[in-house]
Amino acid sequence: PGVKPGTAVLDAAQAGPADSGITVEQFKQDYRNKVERMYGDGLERVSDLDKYNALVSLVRDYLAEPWLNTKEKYRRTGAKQVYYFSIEFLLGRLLGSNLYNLGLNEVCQQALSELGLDLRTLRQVEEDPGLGNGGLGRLAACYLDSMASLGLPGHGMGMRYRYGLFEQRIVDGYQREYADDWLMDGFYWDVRKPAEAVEVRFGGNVRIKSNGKTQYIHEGYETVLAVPYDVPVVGYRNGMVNTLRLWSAEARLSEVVCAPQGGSDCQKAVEYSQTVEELSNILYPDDSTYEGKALRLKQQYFLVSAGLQSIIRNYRENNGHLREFPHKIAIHINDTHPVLCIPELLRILLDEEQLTWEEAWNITVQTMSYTNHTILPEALETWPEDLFRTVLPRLYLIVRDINEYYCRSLWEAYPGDWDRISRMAIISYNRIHMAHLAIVGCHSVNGVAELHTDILKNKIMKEFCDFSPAKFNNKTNGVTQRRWVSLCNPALAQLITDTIGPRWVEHPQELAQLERHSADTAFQHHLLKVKLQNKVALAKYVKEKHGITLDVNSIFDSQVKRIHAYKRQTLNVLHIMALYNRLKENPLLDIEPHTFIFGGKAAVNYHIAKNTIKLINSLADLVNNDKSIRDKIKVVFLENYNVSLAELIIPATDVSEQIPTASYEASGTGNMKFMMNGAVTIGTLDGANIEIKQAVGEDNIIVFGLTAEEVLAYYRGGGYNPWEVYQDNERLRQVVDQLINGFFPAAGDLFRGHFDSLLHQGDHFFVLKDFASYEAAHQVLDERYKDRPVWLKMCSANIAHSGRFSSDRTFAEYATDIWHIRPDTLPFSASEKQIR
Ligand code: GL2
Repeated sequence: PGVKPGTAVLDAAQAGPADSGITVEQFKQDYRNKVERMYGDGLERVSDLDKYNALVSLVRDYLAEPWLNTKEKYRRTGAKQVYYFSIEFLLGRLLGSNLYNLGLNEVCQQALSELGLDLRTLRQVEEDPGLGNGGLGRLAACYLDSMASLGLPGHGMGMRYRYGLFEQRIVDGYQREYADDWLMDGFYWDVRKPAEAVEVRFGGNVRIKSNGKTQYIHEGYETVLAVPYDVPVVGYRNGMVNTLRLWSAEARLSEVVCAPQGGSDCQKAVEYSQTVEELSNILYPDDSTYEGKALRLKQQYFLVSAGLQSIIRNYRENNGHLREFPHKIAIHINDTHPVLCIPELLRILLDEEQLTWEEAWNITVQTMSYTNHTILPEALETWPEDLFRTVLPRLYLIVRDINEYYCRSLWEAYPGDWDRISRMAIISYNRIHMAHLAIVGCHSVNGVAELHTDILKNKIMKEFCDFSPAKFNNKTNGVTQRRWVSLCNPALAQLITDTIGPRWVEHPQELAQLERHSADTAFQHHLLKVKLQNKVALAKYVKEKHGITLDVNSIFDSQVKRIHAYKRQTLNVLHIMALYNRLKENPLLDIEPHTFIFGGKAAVNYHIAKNTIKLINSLADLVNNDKSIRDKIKVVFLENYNVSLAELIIPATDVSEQIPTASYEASGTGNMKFMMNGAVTIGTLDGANIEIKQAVGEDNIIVFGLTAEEVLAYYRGGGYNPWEVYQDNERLRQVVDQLINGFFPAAGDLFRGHFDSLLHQGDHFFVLKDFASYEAAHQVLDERYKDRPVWLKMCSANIAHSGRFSSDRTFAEYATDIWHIRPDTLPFSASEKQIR
């Protein structure tokens, strides 16, 4: 406790194209003034938190002008704006990335150092914003960086959660969840905009008034005030600052009359405000109860309604005519959570703007696009019809109309095919299917990797694709090289820049030039040095935080991601157990020393995943304390995995574990970050792993296991028989038995759930089935590692071919194919790429 993941130092030589125009002297002066004005005290007497806050405030001053200019230019040029609606934005710390993108990093570092301060220490003060959960949220954050850096007029629309998902602590090997009070010391990057607050309405009923034209009057509703907080999103050295708008729920208590001396009315008012604020308290409220479900639905509507109202208000203020709306505005729906954008835009266009149904529908479909991020059935949201009707009575009527309109067109295409129509309907068996609503109400539906899109088109959404094939397309995910190389691995960034020049930061495809150097001894030597330096930094953190000593000369093998059965942390564990058994049998076994690193949160109610964490920690206890294996293997579970911790782990990793059951991981994005940092992937042919293999070639990645086609074929045939595999493989049998036979001394029956799911419940995720090929793949990996020049060539090839996994590439594709924003209509010319 108390130890936070640190941050890397950027090197001065990483200067990019445009300079900030601010000198070290001026920075020092501005910073001193800022501290004094904010705290009425001298720099020498304020705390680190104060110093951090003052620094953020100063950086905000510096970016105010480009922010304002960006908004003015958008207004002046009338450029088409994209709004990316997402329930999560996993931003990570912002001080480092904002300084870097503003081109102020070196100046700031130098200025602080002359003042006797260390930028790294101050960056470490920042809490990770608790605005997301996993890959989907981090992807949204990468996209914000790319949109601004590409000069695209694209903004985020999200929620300002009072508390993050949870803070994970490991107590006695178990995950314990603590409140993630990330806002406790304030969040200095956002600006509260109370004057731009809007009202969102829930409940009540709808009266239909008909005098020539039918009117829908929504009455008896409850109003919640949505207050926006704007976070600047700084583009990389291009003078662009876009906006991430985060919404917070508040009650309007000023209208409640209090009894004299307080009294019961005031009490009620305070209680009321608490129920209102609950709406933006946490991400993904527990939905196991009716109230919990209602809260989730309300939260989604809150985001959507507030966001759309503010977009339309802004559009109106700039004299936009609604007929032009789809040419000026694109709205992107990130997964199903913001799908209510569709009926809400219709509601505004019908009820408030008095458009006809046809006009409103056409505008809506042309404006909206949707990305699907998973085929897991539990993530394809549906709502009970009566709950939906109670919480959102007007939207319910609209969704019913869309459903009717859609089913009628299905009837024309498939007359008499009731079964198909009920499978494809938006409302069926008293449930509202959000993915169906998304497909119907958007002009574009995309998956996030080629395989995932194929599965959507040919399986999960096949009937929809047959009906409207032109909507479906693929956009393989990407990650920003600015955070995931330049910021988190400055030594590598420096080496790349020294080798091929600095253009790769903006043109990541130029990383391919590294290929020429991959067998070069001097380059390899440097690469090795960089990796070692990053391992030392991670080892230092692990020592301070967990008291475990890591061997920095061992292979760092990492699996860091949410804990989930399909991601198969258990397969990794079984393999480590087998390796440990081999070492016990033969202490002289010639293997490379290994450090197996795990990290990730398990959902609060996901019991078997929480037990997997205990399993990993039990294995760590056993292995790390067994002197007889002479430190040949170590296992560590790093607590509270988040963006900052990822920034420390990824650059230090040699082997990237990407081992889901094929067909389940829509894309994966961690795989891309590891690759960019020169780790070699051991993975299944799933999600973006397949495209990584295509990019690096099969010599530079180790693949194993069933293919998606094979997995799906097994499911069609009713599964497979894990007993046969278990009987046939002695080493596997031994480790499976060890789950329950006292091998983990204090565990008792704790891991029987794992044992049963593998042997008695059909091993749904093919852990046993893939075990032998996973073990063989690890052996290949070790062989390659032993031949250091071969290994380093593999690492270099991974970096060299990672350019296509930049979110800059992905976003250019979204812009061109989906939102129809052409780069030549972008609002900035090259000469304007200055912040001052
Ligand atoms: C996910 C997918 O599981 C993951 O494979 C994908 O890379 C990301 C981003 O597209 O989206 N879907 C999802 O709900 N989460 C993901 O990480 N949390």
